[in-house]
Amino acid sequence: MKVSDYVASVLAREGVGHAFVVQGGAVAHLIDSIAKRDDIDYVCSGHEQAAAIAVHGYAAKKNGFGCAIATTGPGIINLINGAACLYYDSLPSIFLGGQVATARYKAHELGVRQLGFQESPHADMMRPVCKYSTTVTDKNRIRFELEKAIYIAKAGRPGPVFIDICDDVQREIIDPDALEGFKPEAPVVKTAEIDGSVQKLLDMVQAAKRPVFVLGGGVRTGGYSEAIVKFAERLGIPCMLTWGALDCIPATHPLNAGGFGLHSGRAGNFTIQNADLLVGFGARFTQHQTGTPASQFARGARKVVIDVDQTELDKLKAIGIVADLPVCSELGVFLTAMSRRENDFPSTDFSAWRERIADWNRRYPPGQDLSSDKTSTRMSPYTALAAISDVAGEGDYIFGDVGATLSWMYQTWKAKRGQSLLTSFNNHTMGYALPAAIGAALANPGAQCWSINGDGGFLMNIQELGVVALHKLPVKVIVLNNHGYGVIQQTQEDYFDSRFHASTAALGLMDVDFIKIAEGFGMKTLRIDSADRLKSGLAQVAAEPGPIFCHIEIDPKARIRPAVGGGRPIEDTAPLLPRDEFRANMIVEPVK
Ligand SMILES: Cc1ncc(C[n+]2csc(CCOP(=O)(O)OP(=O)(O)O)c2C)c(N)n1
Ligand SMILES: [Mg+2]
Repeated sequence: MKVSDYVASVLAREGVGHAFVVQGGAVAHLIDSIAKRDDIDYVCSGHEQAAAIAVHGYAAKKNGFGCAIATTGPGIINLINGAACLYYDSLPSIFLGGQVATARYKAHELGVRQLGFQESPHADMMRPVCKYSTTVTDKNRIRFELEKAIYIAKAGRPGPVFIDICDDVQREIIDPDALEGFKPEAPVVKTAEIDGSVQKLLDMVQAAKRPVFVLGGGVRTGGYSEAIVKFAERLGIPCMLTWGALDCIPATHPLNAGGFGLHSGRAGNFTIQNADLLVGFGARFTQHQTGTPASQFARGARKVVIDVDQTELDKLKAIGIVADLPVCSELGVFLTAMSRRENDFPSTDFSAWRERIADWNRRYPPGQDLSSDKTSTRMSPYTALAAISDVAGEGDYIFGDVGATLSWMYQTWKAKRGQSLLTSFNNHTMGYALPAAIGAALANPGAQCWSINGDGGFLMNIQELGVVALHKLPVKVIVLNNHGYGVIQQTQEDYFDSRFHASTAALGLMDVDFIKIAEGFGMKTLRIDSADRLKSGLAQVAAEPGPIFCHIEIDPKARIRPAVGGGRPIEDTAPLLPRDEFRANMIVEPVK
């Protein structure tokens, strides 16, 4: 069997239904081998970066395991940004590269910059953003390396892996059954230790008055939200969601206490900052969530943090967060241990705390402090996004891009049952939302996918409109156009005396006709220029079974509000409340 045929067979065995590819001299064998099979297809992306990001969207499906393939040199170098998205968001996937033939793969040996045409040290370049990265120069190593890489991608905290295969190795003949395979060591489960931690957690819950659960991206990746919500319901504990888990509990669920952090509403920030017990599941408490300094985050709460990655637990101390009970465990193992103790759950009454949270949510709905000029006739992005959230259906996949548009979206969105809400949470790369929606559309045939973009980010992978049109994918591509980088302008207002360099059309940015471009790619288009067209226009977008591009004009002066200003703890979001009102909302002592 040809090595490339074997590689294609392994991908198919792993359930990779589509490989996102850009063709090239060093991957022609791999792509040809994929083409021969019925159980895996290739999809031609317009850019390797988009191919890699499509894999992020592919992995949004439960147990989704995607693949992108790129050729030697520039092809693989273009993958790096997308690989970083998967690495920082802990999504399992495999990237394959074609390296120059072994006879010319010598730069590292000879100490020159390059020997083979387009030779680059791909595995070294990919290694910092992959869990495993290697080059196969010997046909007899292919089985071992593939099995090892796939195991590593999925084990523990998941992530992407990269295998570079020399061009000549791809066309050699092997007998896979005769080759050495990879045998992982059985994981050690410390049952007694985990049981002890569960007991301590239950004692802390019993002693608490204002507990919250915090669900992070690890909960969504592992598919553990149902189990955690069941425990929350038994215990009566409100659940807070990081952006990575915002779709884990429907917005209407009585225990959904919303999000928190720099760009979340006031209600969630009052909740977490006044909690006296915080239990984090698969959440790593990023700077966007904790604010700066992190030592002021949830400062009145005892903290239990369950994470599969010990380095994340160790990190907490370094950033000033004291975890009273750090637990290094797979979430599934911990939750199983919790379920063994379900009959011993304490029955503390937290109804007064839940009522207080409901009151905050009634008084401080997100978006109420819109900074758009109240006299402006231009459309507020909050109005536009609330309308999009209204029409998006249960089970839809929704991808947000970057910038203010992303914050507005996460502030406004009301997740419905079965919806997936995703972005490149931690790499936050411009041009994410379109290729990711393509990945999701292919991984989930029949699902409606939404790609929600600002004008700036969208330009970075606009060529993928051609992929949507070519495959007639059910992707609804939306651009909220404020003719510039709104989020950067907000910073420039705060720190640069409103000098909008490189963030507006007046100072260097291009301002293009998106409708014409979308039409050029063969998309059906729709333009919404005023709020009175919003409802009917979006109803048309929602009802469209195939691809559609929708351009929405929004107020260029709209800003993210509320938002935490520099140097303030997250409960004190701008625009600042009158001090009396602020203090009346604080149970924990305010920071001086
Ligand atoms: C690849 C990349 N380059 C630069 C940035 C920095 N950046 C973050 S948001 C943003 C502007 C986004 O503008 P737009 O998509 O129009 O969103 P808006 O803030 O206007 O809603 C920039 C330049 C980034 N996140 N990613
Ligand atoms: Mg913009």
